[in-house]
Amino acid sequence: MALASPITTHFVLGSELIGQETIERGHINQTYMSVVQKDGEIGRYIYQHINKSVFPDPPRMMDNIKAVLDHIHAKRGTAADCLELVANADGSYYFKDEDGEFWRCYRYIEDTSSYDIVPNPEVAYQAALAFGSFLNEISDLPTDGFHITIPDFHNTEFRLRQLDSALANPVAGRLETAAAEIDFVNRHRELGSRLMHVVENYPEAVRIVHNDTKVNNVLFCGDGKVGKAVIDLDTVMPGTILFDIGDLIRTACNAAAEDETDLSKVIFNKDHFAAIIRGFAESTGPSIHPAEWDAMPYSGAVITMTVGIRFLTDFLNGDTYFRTHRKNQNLDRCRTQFELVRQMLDSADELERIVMAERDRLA
Ligand code: ADP
Ligand code: GN1
Ligand code: MG
Repeated sequence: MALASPITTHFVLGSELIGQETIERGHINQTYMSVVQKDGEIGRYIYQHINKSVFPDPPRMMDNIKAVLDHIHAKRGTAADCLELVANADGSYYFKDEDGEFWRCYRYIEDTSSYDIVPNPEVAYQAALAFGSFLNEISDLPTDGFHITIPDFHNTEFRLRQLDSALANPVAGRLETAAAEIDFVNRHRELGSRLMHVVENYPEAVRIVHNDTKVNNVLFCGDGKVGKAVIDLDTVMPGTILFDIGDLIRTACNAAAEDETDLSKVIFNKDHFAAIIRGFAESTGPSIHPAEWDAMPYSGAVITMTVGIRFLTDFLNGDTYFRTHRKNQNLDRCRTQFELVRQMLDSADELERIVMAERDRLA
């Protein structure tokens, strides 16, 4: 794969590359931070090589991102503390290199920090406020102008069908290694319809959502106390807010890393769950549909289950979707997800009480 360096000059015209580092984060795209000099001034930029096997139509994906960013910048009257795309020389927001690979460029947002593991409820609350405020800012965007970049992205029943295809034709030896996880899925297949039923039966609840609200997709201010910018907009598409609440619960309530191999460290933190519900309720409360409140207690379990199914499917398929750095990493990721689901389901009554108390507080 080409390095970002020859790409730099296509976006920041007349610049000279003076430094570059690879950012080892994210399972899909490849990200670089470049330092360039132009007219005596130093600037930092983010360059991303877009994964075409995951996003087959990068120009359409960039249309979605541009629509969201233009909307937010216009409302705020500034692009400060927000993602900001840099245009290519021809005015488009992607560059196609001689190998047919797609690249894009953002201004680097300075003085930030982020969390892979959330240390306390206050950080979970601030992350929920950041995503909730982002959703509020784009709540008036018409959904029909958006491209569906990855169809059925959070459709758990579709993900179960993909798993079934992988089960029918697995990489040799992997079915046996994953026997316990396959059994776990088979015992919880009924979770599959719990969020999609909102999308299918309450079209008025459907709006543009982020769809990848991993906690490290909020850049916090340098001191790590408050959210500064929501990033990683590749999957902005129509959906229910429950997808975003659920994915933040998945990542911000886990005491361990997503690929932790010692499952005794994977502890679902209910105080973080309560903080996330409070953060979304305070920022987006009035726009939450009654059917979304009803399904909210399960949103974390369903999204975590869905992502776990995707990791398991990829493991059985031979690790072709999520980037891996070591053997069995996708299976390890699947195992942490299913351990979290198990704990969430064990606490289902308590999670429901937390959600209902928040709903009553707002009423
Ligand atoms: P992925 O889709 O692979 O997760 P992201 O868009 O989330 O990629 O970017 C990967 C990492 O790069 C982020 O976690 C963040 O640390 C950093 N990053 C991305 N965009 C910016 C930006 N505009 N300013 C500063 N850091 C950024
Ligand atoms: C991927 O790109 P990244 O790492 O933020 C994936 C998400 C998964 C996540 C699991 C486009 O997100 O759906 O929840 O990994 N993104 C895509 O960590 O598939
Ligand atoms: Mg990311």
